[in-house]
Amino acid sequence: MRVCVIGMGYVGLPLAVEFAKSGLRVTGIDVCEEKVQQINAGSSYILDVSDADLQPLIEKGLLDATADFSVLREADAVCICVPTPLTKTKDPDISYIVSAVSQVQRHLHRGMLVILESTTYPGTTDELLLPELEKSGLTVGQDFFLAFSPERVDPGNPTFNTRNTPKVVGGMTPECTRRAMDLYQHAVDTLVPVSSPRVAEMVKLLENTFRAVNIGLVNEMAIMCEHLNVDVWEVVEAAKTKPFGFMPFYPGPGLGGHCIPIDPLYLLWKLRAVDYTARFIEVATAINSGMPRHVVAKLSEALNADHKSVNGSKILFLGVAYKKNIGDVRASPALEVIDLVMKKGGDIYYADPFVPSIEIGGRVFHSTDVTCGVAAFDCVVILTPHDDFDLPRILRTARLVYDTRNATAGIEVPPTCRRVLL
Ligand code: SAJ
Repeated sequence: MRVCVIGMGYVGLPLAVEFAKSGLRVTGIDVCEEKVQQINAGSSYILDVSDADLQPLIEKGLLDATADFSVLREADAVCICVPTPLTKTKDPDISYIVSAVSQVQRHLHRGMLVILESTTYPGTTDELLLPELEKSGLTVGQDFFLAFSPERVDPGNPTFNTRNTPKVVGGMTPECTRRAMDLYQHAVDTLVPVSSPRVAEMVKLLENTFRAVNIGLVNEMAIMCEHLNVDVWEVVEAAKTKPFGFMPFYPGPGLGGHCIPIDPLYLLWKLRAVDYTARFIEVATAINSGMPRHVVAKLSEALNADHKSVNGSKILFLGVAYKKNIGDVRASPALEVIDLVMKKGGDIYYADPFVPSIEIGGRVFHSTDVTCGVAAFDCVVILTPHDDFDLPRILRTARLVYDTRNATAGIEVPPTCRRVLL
């Protein structure tokens, strides 16, 4: 079986590698020539794919990459794994899907299986892909086969990977589902067939909306606990001893990443088109996107207690990636916190071993070396607690630490340091 994977990112490249490892002939397609060259040179730029994974597959001729979509003519199957970001007005941007599907349509042939993996609103496959592909004159379920199968890649997850994460598959027809399952059984141990692409699209949105709403809930719990003078961290730690019917989430400076802040808004947008308001998503989005301002307000209060203002204070931010132990800053709330503090006149410094530099408000900042201690700063704000940080040393040398992640829990706070929690 000859397989093509469109989009050589954190979803497409690991999937292509798993297919090739199983003995299938795989071609990765990407519009970025540099990515194509790196793959063909056996050099991985994706966290979960090592060069040792890649090189033997390239050498055996099982995997290669190209920017030329005409290879689709020889493909028995194609998986579309392109980005689905938001526009500046927070609406779905499916331009990458549209572009990929038009290329597939140009080279669509009898017997071809087309699968969309990119996270999108329910109805994308049957309302957008199907009519586009049927322009070829071919009929779905007979001449070509079409399905949706959501990606469940969690970059850097040491336990779950492409092969051992169950995969939901929803075809336009039972034969479409069967053929999609026949393909995926080469790369994934557990397959979960569902009755349609729309169900499969909605499964993914439930998964990630579940996280966004629960993170919104626990962020509001943090604000409620502040009004009630209760330690939210102690509350969550005690609540999670409940062995059933509860799952801990933790407050923080906001919602970052390329999935959780975005996917629920695809659902919200689609429901507006059918005159329904997804209130949980609206409320969670409002709370989560309000957390950076909440952090800055508490920072102002903490400095104020030292008779200082944000304006003119030297402030060190620890960790700017959107979650710990990775270097991805996409939609990281840390960037918004820093932007707000900069606008208030704060003298900004940051330290993040995974992020050498960031640009905020037209200014470029470089990661500060904190091994010599942090005594020079009016406040140290912990936003993303990478394991690399020596937090006991930070507490020993800081005057004021604002810990938005409760990362210093259990660490002795010397009398020379005042610690404030989210
Ligand atoms: N966050 C909190 N409190 C929490 C959990 C997360 O504030 O209790 C914040 C994080 O700091 C981050 C954002 O939310 O800024 C998203 O965090 P995340 O843990 O959901 O991490 P992601 O965005 O990498 O989510 C991915 C998702 N994987 C896929 O979409 C395939 C998600 O479904 C996974 O559950 C998640 O990884 C995971 O569990 O690590």
